[in-house]
Amino acid sequence: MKDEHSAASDLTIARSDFPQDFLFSTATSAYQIEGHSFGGAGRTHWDAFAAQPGKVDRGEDGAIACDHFHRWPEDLDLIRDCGLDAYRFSTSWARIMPDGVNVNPEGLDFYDKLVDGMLERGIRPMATLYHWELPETLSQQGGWLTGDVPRRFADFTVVVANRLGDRLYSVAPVNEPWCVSWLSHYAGYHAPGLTGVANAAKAMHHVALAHGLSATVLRDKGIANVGAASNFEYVLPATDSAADQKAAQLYDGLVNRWFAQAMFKGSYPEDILEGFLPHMPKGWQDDLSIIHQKLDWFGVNYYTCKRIHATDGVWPYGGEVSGDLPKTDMGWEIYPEGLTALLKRVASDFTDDTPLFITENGLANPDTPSRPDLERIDFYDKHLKACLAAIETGVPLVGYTAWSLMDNYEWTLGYDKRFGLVHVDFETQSRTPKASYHALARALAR
Ligand code: IFM
Repeated sequence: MKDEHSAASDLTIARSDFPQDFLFSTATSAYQIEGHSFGGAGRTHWDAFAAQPGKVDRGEDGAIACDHFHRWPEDLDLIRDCGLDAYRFSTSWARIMPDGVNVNPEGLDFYDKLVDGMLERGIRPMATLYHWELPETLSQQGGWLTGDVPRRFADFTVVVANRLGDRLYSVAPVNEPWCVSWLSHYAGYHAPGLTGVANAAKAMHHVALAHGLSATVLRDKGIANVGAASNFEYVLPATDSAADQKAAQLYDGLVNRWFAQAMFKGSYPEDILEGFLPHMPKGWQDDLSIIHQKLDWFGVNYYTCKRIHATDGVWPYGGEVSGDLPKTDMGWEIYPEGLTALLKRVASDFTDDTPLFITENGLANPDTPSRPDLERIDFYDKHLKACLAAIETGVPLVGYTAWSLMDNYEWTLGYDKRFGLVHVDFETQSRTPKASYHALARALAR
């Protein structure tokens, strides 16, 4: 592949700076790239959300996306040619079980071919079972507000494990449980667009339970390398005031502590339970032992820091304010130091010796195929150095995943926010590796 920018743009780190078995990977997710209108997939709550006026920029949805459903061999070639060791992909529940219950053989066949395609190219398949596209039928029956969906998700896990489990390098049940629950049921920012603490408390518990039930299935079936992938943000109070500190503490509890503490300690944070208790589903305490499963690895998805200030009104009394650091096209501040600090904290507070994996890290940038994405090279360089700094202090970090392989559907923001190492022209579907792709390939070869 021709590299036109090698002189101008390079990462300063090399593969040889990292421990011998350290894995480098890149990630995507099903609904964001596949083209959900193909292959007999069922309607998802994201299709329904995008169809509601004003919910998603330009009303865009994942019907075509990057047409990865047809172009996957070319996309896997790109991963191989970059020199990456692994590919973190997700299996769409609605593609495999269009109504959430009955199997679509074409959907399973697709992932079967995809996994074999990775293995043929020497790429380790890292599967995530749920990256947000809930079958619409289940959403209409109450979705994550109900205890039924975690149990249906366990059934889905059985189907995937039976078909793909012998060839997966690793499996994580749910990507970013905080986004699935809080962002989607308190903030209304993601599908299904619900709001309020009463909804959020139920979703925060049922998503945790789905993780636990699914991990149990994977363990029972002897699937190797079972883990999880959670959001983490470096949380700062906007000022030193007691009110801002309290609001920041609660925000931290919701994003950084709720799921990690449940998964690794079998309990929920007391400060968050204070707000959630009136709304928790009946019998929630009995589920904690299911949520608390042994994990072989834990994934940290890291993008930014957040500054939280106190707001009047209802629990959890917090809002975000913008800081002064340079920002990505998402408006997110670039704060690599936060990654080092969070890795150390996750290891010391929750995971002890469990291997950690960066399961997502990256930035959106207004890229064109003709302009080198130097901002992305700089971002990756700084964050990979932040990983090295954590490793030097003894954090058992074993891998790093760049989000994302290619530009794709950025949910509520549609196709406008470009996170890819590879540029995608959504009119022609042509792929053009960016300068960052070439820089990463060079670094991995060193
Ligand atoms: O695109 C998303 C991805 O689906 C989940 N993690 C964050 C990414 C960037 O917003």
